[in-house]
This record gives sequence, C-alpha cells and structure tokens, in this order.
Amino acid sequence: MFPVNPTRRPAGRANPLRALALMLLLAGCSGGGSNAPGGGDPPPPPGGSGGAGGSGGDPPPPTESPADSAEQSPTLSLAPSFTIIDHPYQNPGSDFGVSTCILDFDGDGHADLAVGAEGEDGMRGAVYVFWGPELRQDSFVRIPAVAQEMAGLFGHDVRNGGDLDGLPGDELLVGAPEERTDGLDSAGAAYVLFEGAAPLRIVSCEPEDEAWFGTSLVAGDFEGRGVSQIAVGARGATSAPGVRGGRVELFHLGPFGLVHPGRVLSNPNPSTDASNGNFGRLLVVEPDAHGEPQNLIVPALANPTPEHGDGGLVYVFSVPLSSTPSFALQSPLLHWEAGTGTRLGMVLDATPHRLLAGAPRHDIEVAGPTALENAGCALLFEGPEFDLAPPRVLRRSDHPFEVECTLDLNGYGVALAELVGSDVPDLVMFGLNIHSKHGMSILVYDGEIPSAAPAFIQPLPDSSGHFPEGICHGQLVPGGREELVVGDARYGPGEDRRGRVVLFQF
Ligand SMILES: [Ca+2]
Ligand SMILES: [Ca+2]
Ligand SMILES: [Ca+2]
Repeated sequence: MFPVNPTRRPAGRANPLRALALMLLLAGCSGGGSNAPGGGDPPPPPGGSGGAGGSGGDPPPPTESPADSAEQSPTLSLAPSFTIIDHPYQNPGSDFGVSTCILDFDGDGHADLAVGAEGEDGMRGAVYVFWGPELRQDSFVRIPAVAQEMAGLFGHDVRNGGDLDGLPGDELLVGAPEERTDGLDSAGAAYVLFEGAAPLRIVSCEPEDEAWFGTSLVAGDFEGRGVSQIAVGARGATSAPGVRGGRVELFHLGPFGLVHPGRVLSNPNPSTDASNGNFGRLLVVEPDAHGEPQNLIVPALANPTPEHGDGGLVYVFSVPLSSTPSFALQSPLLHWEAGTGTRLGMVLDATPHRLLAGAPRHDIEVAGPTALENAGCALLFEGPEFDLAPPRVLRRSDHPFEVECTLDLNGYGVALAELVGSDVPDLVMFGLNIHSKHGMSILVYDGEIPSAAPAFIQPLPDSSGHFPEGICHGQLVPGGREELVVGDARYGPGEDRRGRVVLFQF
C-alpha cells in the first residue's frame, strides 16, 4: 500500500483559477443557502472559515473579507490522509473497486478488505481480498469467477456475510448478476466464499432471464430465529404476473453445505414502467444498538409516489420479516423533470434510527421559475420509523463556499461513518459535479450536529468522473477512527476502468 499525500495549497492562499470558476458559476447557479421546500433544514450560516483555508486546502472565493472570516469559523475542517490500493495487475476494463467490503476473511482477528472487479477477465469478474492489518498492495488473494461463462459480473457486489459456517472467519458474499442459470441469460447467481473451502453457489428458486439475481446481497438474522439469513436482490425479477418490478429472496445455510430457500419479498407496488422499479437493486440493514438487524431496507428507485409516476420509494421491512413492508419512505421534495425520477435510494447507509439516502437525480428548487435539474442531494431520515421530522436535505450549498448546478449528481454516494467529533457516526455525501468547474466533492457533516456546515474534501485530482462507486467504511486499520473506503472503478488513463481503491483516514 502506498501512502499518498495529495497536493494541498497552503492555508489561506487563494487559487485564482478556482476563485474565477466559482464566480462564473455563481452567476449561473443557485446561491448557497437557499433551501429546498419541505426540507426542514435551516439555511447554512453565511460566511465561513476563510482564514482557516476551509478544509482539504480549498481557499474561499475572494469576496470574503479577512475580517469576516476571522470572526466566523463554523465550517468543519478536515484533512484526511489518503492511501491507494491499485489494481494489482493494472488491467484496463477490470472495474476494480466497483464494490468493497470489510471483513475478517481468514479469521485471524484482523480486518481484511474485499474488492470486486466485475469487469475483469472478459467480464467474468473476480474478487480480491487484501490482508489486514498491513493491507499491502502485494499481500492479497485473487478469487476468480467460479462460473467460466462470459460476462457473469462476478464481484458486482461484495458483502461481509458474518460467520455463516461456525468456523473462524467471516464469509464473503459475492453477486454475479449476469451469470447464466439454467441456460437463461442474466438470470444471475450469488456465492458464499469461505477462506480455504469451496464456494457455495446460490440461484433463484425461480430463475428468469434478465432477473439479475445477485445484484445485491446482505446477511443477518432477519427472521429473529438465531439463524443468519442471506438476502439476495434480483432487480429485474417478476414481482407479480407479467410485472418485472424486482424481488428479494432469502436463504440460509444448513448442514453439509445445503442452501435452504426462505421468504421472498416482491416489489409491493411497481410502476407501470416496471422495468424501472429496480426493487432489490440495493439491500441495506439498519442495525439495532447491539448490531443486530432491526430493519431490512429495500429501495425501489422508480416506484410511483402519490405525486410522481417514478418518484422512487424506500421500503422498510421490520425484523422479524413479514412479506409486506412496515412502511415506505419517499422524498418530501417535488421534482420537475418528468420521466427520470430522483433515483432515491440508489445509495443508502443506516445506523440505529438513522438512514441516509442519496438521490443524485433529484432536481433542486431555487429562486426563480426553473429547478436545477439533477443537481442531486441526500436525505437524512431519523427516528424509530425514520419519521421524527421531515428528512433533512443535504445539499452541496450547505457548505458556505459551495453552490450546486444542474447535473451535479450530489448524493451519488453516501456513508454514515465515524470520522470526526464524538462517536456518533458522521454523514458523508459524495457529488460528481460533472458540470461544475469547481470539481467533485466529498462533504462530511458532524453526525452530532448535522445542521452545521460540512467539511469539504476533494477527491484525488486524477479520480475518474464517477469516483465514488464501491463505498464502505469500518475499522480497517487498527486504532483511530473508521476508514472511509472509496472504490473508483472507472479510474485509469482515459478512464479505462482498471480501477483503484482509495482509503481516507481521518
Ligand atoms: Ca483477517
Ligand atoms: Ca466462518
Ligand atoms: Ca462523529
């Protein structure tokens, strides 16, 4: 592993190019601090920590007077260090980093890092596990796709399954959503990988072509019976006769490596354009205070809401599961652009009684007749049923020196990770900012004071345009705070998708 010290400008030293770009953008974009309707979020304080140089080395625009800056410094300032894990073989097209997770695969007590590379080997895919605690670039195991047919996308998702076999080590769950099953294209498969034992293949009880079974995976005691279940999402599976709204199937492991099917969750209310529902494209667990699952969270990115044909819903299935969701969450905001949806829940993270949902295609209302299309945001739902108040809207303009523009795609990635302040997990929102000359963004909000202005961190300058793909976090390097792991699967010269993984250490 190779520590990298990103170039940082000295604190307080203005960057004329950046300042000029900001001024130009201010003319054409929303002003920072305007608030979206229904968000319940106070405008961020004016001014900021100009004298402190912001965070990540970003200077303020020259409109800030030094006196103002000296008086007001509410902005969180963070300067994480970076560590890069490159693709060991540097093969273009590998999509190394499309998925990541932390687990103790070999059971030695040290956390290891699993990285999916779904594009490798002619899109058969592969998974790498880098061994902790050193996490050296040259200390890993490569696990090739189990099925040797083309384009299975083995490694599309990787998840820590916990201990499923009673032997030391966490099992690694791997999705291969485009694998052929029973001769059906893209029926998909899921795998349980054991360190030092043969993998176990799981397929749908009702395989269908283009079901993409294995799009997502998660494990936990979802039935409350003291037995871990493996939930597998199939975003294109039949949810009702003739409707491909998506499905989630549950399994558990029995003796002798047998896989037992369990409950099936179907998209409760797909849109008429059912192929767009994508129920089960992502699976997230809300843990309780002891780390046991209390809710299984299943977004349906384009399910209809009362206001919109494709507004998107996030379904919450309480543990022990039943076949119907306990409730569903939607964005409180209107969005203007018909036919595209908000992509609510394209990315999610949860801690007890908190759910952070990215909505990168969300249009954002600003003063004037038109909205900022696809500016994007993230929504923080809080409370036992995530309904304590209207969800807090996280926007790039929460930072006093930032604005949002059309097609920023803020909320392309999110995380609830313990990075700053007290041990309350903090809020992280990633933005692509494709059309913003001021660049890609990582905003970090103190989880204890989410209304305070966030820290602004720039990703590495040579990151790809879609840098936050395989996001995970945890105690990866011994001691200190959690590491924030960002898989940049499209990274490479000319974005050739060899991919890499960047560890942010706070
Ligand atoms: Ca280990
Ligand atoms: Ca085990
Ligand atoms: Ca914290």
